[in-house]
Amino acid sequence: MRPAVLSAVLAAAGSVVNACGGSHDHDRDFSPEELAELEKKWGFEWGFSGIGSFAHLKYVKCLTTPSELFDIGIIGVPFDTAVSYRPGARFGPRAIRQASSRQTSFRGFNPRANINPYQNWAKILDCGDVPVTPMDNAMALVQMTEAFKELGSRKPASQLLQKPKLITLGGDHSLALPALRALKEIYGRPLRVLHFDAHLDTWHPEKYPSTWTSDQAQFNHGSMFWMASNEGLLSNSSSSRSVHAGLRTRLSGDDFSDFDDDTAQNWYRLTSDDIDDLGTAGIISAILEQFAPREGEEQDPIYLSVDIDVLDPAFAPGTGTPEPGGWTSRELIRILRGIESLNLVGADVVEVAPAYQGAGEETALAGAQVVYEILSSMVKKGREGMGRVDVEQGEKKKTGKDEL
Ligand SMILES: [Mn+2]
Repeated sequence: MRPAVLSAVLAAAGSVVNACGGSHDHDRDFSPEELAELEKKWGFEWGFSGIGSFAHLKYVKCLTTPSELFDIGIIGVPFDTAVSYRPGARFGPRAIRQASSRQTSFRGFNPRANINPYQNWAKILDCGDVPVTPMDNAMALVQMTEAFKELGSRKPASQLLQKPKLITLGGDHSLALPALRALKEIYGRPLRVLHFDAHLDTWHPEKYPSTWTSDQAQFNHGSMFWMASNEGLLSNSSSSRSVHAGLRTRLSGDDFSDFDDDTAQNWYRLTSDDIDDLGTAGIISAILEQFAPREGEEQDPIYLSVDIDVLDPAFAPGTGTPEPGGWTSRELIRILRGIESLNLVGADVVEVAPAYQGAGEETALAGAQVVYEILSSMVKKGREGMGRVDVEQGEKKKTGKDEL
């Protein structure tokens, strides 16, 4: 091809590109007005569109992007090699994100909570997943602990918080141990736990009968709170207990010794059946009574851990250890709304194992809804501090007393 012809062809190709892309010169910077116009035209995502971050939130791989500050981070922990029955919760984070598709900032107002957590003070990001090894649980525990420390120690985007808050998408329940290890270091004190679950998860590892015991086997999804107690990660005492809600597990042997062990670790137990006698309102007040601040003291910081198997298998069959006789999704949502005043410093939604759920995604939908309710509570609680921050503006250090 002669040079003159070639340049004519290239010029024609260029005009085609221009025709497709409008008259923009892509070498120049776009003005804020132009960017706003593009956002106005194309920034919206339907529930079924987009690449699948939680609730269409901005996706940032926070672990490798420390410059992007956030107030609340949704972090996936696709780890499931510490389970005792069905594996599969490694696919939980993806399933929960997928099931959160109809949550958008556009239609995110929570009428139960009177707040849209996606259109308020908090910068909420989908922080992606922690790349946890499925081949070495000892290393996985190190990785999870380091990841939680890394993210939880970051500077929050807003002055309303001292530290950013994480909501973890599990993963099996063992991830609560590294979460508590990290939180103890970040806040410099042990925490109390509000634990929704069919199971105790305070089991001594020897309650899993085997001649072939090992130290490594202690780290599993039924013993992580026993480990947490042993490591001093919980501030439980006989006058300030952590709380289980929704219990209905079978117990070891032929007596109540599992409950005795649990009581010795200073846990308070609300069973699944209690809701028949107390109603959701009674469950809520029983939880709030346990966490009520003592005279003249601040409210304790609490880690909220929600095993999706607290729900009946009718509502959440896609889970690692299903137990008939659980709560409905509506009851759990009602209870979560009722405890919105608690001082949550972190939370998880665990044991969503989508391989065992129906085609309608009911288990992951319930998981995504639980995350939404927790987000609503965290944003609402944080909003209480707004007046305080206004007063303290200009001061170098804020007290942040409502948070710790
Ligand atoms: Mn459980």
